[in-house]
Amino acid sequence: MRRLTRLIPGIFLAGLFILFFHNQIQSKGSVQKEAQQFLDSYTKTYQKLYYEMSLAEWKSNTYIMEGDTATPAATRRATEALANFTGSKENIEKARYFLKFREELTPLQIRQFQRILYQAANNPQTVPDVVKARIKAETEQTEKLFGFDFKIQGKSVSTNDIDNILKTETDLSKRLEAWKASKEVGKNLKDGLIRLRELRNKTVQALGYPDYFAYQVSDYGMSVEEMREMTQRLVEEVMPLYRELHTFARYELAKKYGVKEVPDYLPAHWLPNRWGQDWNSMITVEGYDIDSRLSEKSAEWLMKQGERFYISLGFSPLPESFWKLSSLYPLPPGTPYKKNNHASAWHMDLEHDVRCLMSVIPNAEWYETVHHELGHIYYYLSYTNPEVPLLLREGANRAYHEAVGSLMGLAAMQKPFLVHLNLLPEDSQADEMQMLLKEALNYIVFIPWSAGVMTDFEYELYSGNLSPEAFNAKWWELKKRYQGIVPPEPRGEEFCDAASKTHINNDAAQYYDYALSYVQLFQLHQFIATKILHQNPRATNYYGKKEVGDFLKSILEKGATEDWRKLTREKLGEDLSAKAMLEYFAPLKDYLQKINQGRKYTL
Ligand code: X8Z
Ligand code: ZN
Repeated sequence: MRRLTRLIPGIFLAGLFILFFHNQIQSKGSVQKEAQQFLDSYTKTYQKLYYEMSLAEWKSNTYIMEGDTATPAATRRATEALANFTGSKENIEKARYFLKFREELTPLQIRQFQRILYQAANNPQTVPDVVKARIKAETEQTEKLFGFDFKIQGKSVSTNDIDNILKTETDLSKRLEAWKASKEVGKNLKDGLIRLRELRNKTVQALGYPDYFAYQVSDYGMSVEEMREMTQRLVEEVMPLYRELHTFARYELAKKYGVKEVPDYLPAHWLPNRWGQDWNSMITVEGYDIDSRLSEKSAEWLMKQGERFYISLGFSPLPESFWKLSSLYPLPPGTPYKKNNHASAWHMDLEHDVRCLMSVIPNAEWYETVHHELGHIYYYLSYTNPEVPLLLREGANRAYHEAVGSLMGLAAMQKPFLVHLNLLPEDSQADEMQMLLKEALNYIVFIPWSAGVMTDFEYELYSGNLSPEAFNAKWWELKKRYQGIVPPEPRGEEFCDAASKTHINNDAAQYYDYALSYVQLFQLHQFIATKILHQNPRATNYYGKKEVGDFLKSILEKGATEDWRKLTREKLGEDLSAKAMLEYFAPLKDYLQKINQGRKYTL
């Protein structure tokens, strides 16, 4: 009896339990199914509208013709259509609704809904007029930036021409002329930037972000404070070496330009780059004059060589459409329209239509940029696979996307690789310390610029609501503080020198991506050199090494399906850190200290 009486409720309870569980599974299954139906249909529309927007944007960036109103209008329409969709109330509500059942969704579904909400915050249709106005202001700003006619002594010049002068000219008055010409564009962009700041902040505020800077940072799953702490630490970590480089550059350049009194801070027009972000071409290393070797090649050769390098690692040749539809070289002189002169890589349809927009000429800077851009392209192609839902076809984070090609750019400049390509003779006696110095003038110099000047300026702009009366003052205050660079002559608020930098206008509040990407690329490079190739990180040759390709692919083909911190730990066995970068350049400090002995340090 007892047994029976005990058994009956037992059976009864077990039955209830099974029923409950069955329902649970069924409901779990049905939430998942419903969610998937929504995601599939969202994805289909998203891809169509995204492709239409890309095609219109592509036209807007490759055909900038004064007086043409049709192209910008078409771009506005396509961008608005995408914005209306991604920011629609219905899509926001649905994504929020499904995320309430988080435990019942797959991790990939959760990530996709999070992406939907992230995209929505940029275009919330709760504030349709603000979004519309922002899109208009953005299209106009790009047009002004890349439609600008740079002039020296009344004669039109390209940005490649200006860069050549800054790399080679030793007459300071000619340098000044070129530098000033390069900054003229900023004046025309100031009003647009003020307006864009307001509109960008307002759009994301509608979905609860404090400001546009915070919105962009949140893409890393970080708060503004965490990001700023990271960028500040990075600046501090490189500062001892940067100080040596700064001192070295002041004295060397003074000598080069025949200036007797060495200035405390570097006048901006002394540096071989419009923004002072990369100084490597200020020195030529004997037996390592890549610039002159590359200038004997054609721009097409640079492109093909970039592709060959990736193929040698086991990546596929670029699709035919890439070669057909990309815009790779400067427009021929006399072309009545202009194009965006800054390098970029496009994933047009989030499938196989990938393109580059560049103005490649045969020199070392473009050689590196070719590798950088192809890194983006191979990232796109690698995560375009059935395992990665279209909405997650992005880098593990934005910095990862920037790191891959820059890593290849670094590898493509190392001596054993260049010897292999016959760009350097087998017996090249190039001094190793000099080569390391040249690299530091690129990679180390970049950090105070990216993690310091650019990041702080945009933080002040978006989070700090920087007064338009202080744009230029703030810019030069940061340039001096972080880079030890000063303007050649007073630059009042009629100028807007920050706006001469592409990203300030059309890649807003994201420049720390590049700072982090440099850190990451040295971690990746150290891992590849020591763990895969068993080579000296300062003298590697990746060429033909399929194991390197496999390692990279294992990161790239995941897209944004995994948390970037987890991926970093998994692939590199460590967290994001500047350690590898500092180790790489460690031997340089003693060397520079010797050279700089008796010189005045000002940073
Ligand atoms: O903007 C770029 C790339 C665009 S995908 C060419 N870079 C930064 C810059 O030019 O300021 C690459 C490194 C830094
Ligand atoms: Zn890039």
